[in-house]
This record gives sequence, C-alpha cells and structure tokens, in this order.
Amino acid sequence: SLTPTRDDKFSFGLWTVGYNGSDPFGGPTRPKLDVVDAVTNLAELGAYGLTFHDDDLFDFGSTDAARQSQIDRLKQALADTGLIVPMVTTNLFSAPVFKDGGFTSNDRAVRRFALRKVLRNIDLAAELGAKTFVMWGGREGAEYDAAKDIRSALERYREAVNLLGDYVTDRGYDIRFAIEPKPNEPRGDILLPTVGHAMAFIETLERPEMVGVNPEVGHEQMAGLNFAAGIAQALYQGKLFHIDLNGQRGIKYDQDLVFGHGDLQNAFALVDLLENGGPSGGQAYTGPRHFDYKPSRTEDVAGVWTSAAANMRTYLLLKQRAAAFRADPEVQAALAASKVPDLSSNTLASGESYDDLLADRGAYEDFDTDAYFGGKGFGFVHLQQLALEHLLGAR
Ligand code: GLT
Ligand code: MN
Ligand code: MN
Ligand code: MN
Repeated sequence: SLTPTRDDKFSFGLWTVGYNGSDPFGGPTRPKLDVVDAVTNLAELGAYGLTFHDDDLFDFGSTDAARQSQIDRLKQALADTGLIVPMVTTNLFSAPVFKDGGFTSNDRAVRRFALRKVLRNIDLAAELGAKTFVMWGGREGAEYDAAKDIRSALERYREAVNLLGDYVTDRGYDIRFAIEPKPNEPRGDILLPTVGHAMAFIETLERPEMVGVNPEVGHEQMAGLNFAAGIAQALYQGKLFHIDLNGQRGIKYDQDLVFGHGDLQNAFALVDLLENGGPSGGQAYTGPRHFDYKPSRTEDVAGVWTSAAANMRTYLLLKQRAAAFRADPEVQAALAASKVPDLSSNTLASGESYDDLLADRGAYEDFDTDAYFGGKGFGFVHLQQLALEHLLGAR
C-alpha cells in the first residue's frame, strides 16, 4: 500500500518540518512551528516517530521551567497521538559558543560545556524511551590546517564518546550512539567526514559495540560517494544503527531535498537493499526510516506537509518497485547471467589450502584468460536497464 502506517516506521526530525526557510543569504519564509502541531500533523500523515535536538524543543539557555513545560507539552502530544521518540540528538552547532566545535573545540571550557549539554539531553532521551542517540558533529572541524591539531581533536572526540558510553552504561540506559558523518558545511572540513572514516574511528573506542553510524544520503553524495554502497558496508559491519533519508543532486552544498528528489536510481538501490537485502530476502535494516530533509525555501506552510508526505510516498513507491524488480523472472535470469549470486560462493573450496590452489593448474597455468572473456560479457547493462524499467513502472 502507498498509505504510510506506523509499521513502516517513518520518522521525522522536528528541525526538518520545523525549518523556517532561512539560509545564509536571507531570512525565514515560514513562521515557527510548534512541537504540538508537528506531532499532530506527522501522526495524521502516518509517521510513527518524531526526533529532535534539545534546542528544537526548547530555546538554548531556557530556564528549567520553560524547558520542562516544553517537555510536558511534547509528552502530552505523544500520548494523544501514539507517536514515539525513537531518536534524540543534541545541538552542538547553533549557539555561537560552538563555532569551533563542541567535543573538539580548541577551548577546553567549551568542550566541558558541550559534554554537560549532551549528558543532560541523554537523560531526556532515556526518559522519552529513545533507543538511539545521534551525534552529528557539524562544527567539529576546521577551515585552516594550522588551526586544528587533527590527532588531538580525534583524541578529544574519542574521550567524549568514551565518557558518554560510560554514562549510559552506568545509568543502565537502553541507548546506543550513532555518529553522523558529513564532509563539510558548516566547517570547511568536518572530522569523520564519511561513513568509512566514522566506522574506522568507532573501532578505536572503549565500547565500540555501543556506537554505530547514522549515514545521510546527501552527506555521502556531497563527497561523491555511492550512498547505497556505503550503507551496504555499514550493514556488513553491523553498524547501521540509524539512517537519514533525503535527496541531493551532486557535489554541492547540502540540499536536504525530499527523499528520491536527487539520485533516484541510487535511492531505488537503497530501498531495495534495506527492504530486500536481508539474508533470506527480507529486510536488511529494521530501524526507523528517518527523513532528514528540509521543506524547500519556496514552500508555504501547506507545502511543508505536502513535502513531508512526499518523502513517505516516494519511499513506499520505491519499495513497491523494488519488490516487483525482485519478483520478475527476467530479473532473476539476468542476475544469474551476470553471476551476481555467484559472488556469495567462497573463492576457495572448503578445506582447500593455498598449496591446493597453487597445485590447481586450471586456476592459472591452463586458465585461458582470453578465451574466457572473449565475446562473453557480464550483461550488467541489461540488468541495470531492467532495474530502470521497474523504477519507471515500465514493467
Ligand atoms: C542538522 C544536520 C543534520 C543532522 C541533524 C542532527 S542536525 O540539521 O544538517 O544532517 O542529522 O544533528
Ligand atoms: Mn544534510
Ligand atoms: Mn541537514
Ligand atoms: Mn542528517
């Protein structure tokens, strides 16, 4: 069905539908969105979850009373609609104090303040039942090589995440962390710029099992990378803890378009992977389908909700198209002709050693490389055309 339901696990950041259209060149095009309106509208559209930064819910520097009143209003809206909060994150980028970073600011007092801000918000995440705590370090980086000792910065990042892991463990919270990579913007260069950098960093932590990644479509594409392929590696390494779906058209500023409004063929491959890439053809990822997009600056308030719905509908359309792709016998034949399933066979037979391989003349001395490829390609183009035709609804 193309009607979103709670079982589809669609979630939205409060900062996404709440984006007022401001950009570095001009002011807002829309009024501030109240959290209760956000929850009510998202629930009506069929989403199951709302995510937020502390500062999305209550202004930076709020009094305890003002903070609590916003938390109470959110809780009431959740109770009224059945929406949940699957993920929470902390804003370590908007306040001017964070211009040189939070966990990795050159200023130690800022680093200590950032940790306190995050610890406070982890308590709130636990209170609301969030299972994932995202860390997007947009200000963790530099514009100038001399201005940041990258190795020390990584060491401070590590110190921070280790401390948060201790805290969550000691408090007994059922929360895991997900690091969100981005190559640049707002910093000239951001630390942990891609999924690969983040996964390598995670292995240096004291509790690597508690930390995964929250890759965003547009962020990997800003680095010219293949998002679906990056997600496949994150899944392979058991690190896909959360995902930010949106659209991006090429290597430029972060567009945060509606999911599918960028590289549509890669979005198709992604949904096919998430929905059909599991070991027995089922879901390879069962977590929230989280949209981190921005309603375009040219939209009015009604356009905000039209675009929110568009994300979910596009996802469901792609899911439908991917199922048809998998079920098509011609696709199955094309996959086999392209030897796609053969890649899951071990290269050496079971029990075979390198001595056996060295003794196998058929593998080398008698292997006719010319005859083997001569006139017999892999047929990948035919396979991709079949995918495209399913994507276009032509089959
Ligand atoms: C910010 C960023 C997003 C992150 C959010 C989580 S904040 O909007 O551009 O990509 O996912 O901190
Ligand atoms: Mn983005
Ligand atoms: Mn963003
Ligand atoms: Mn994001």
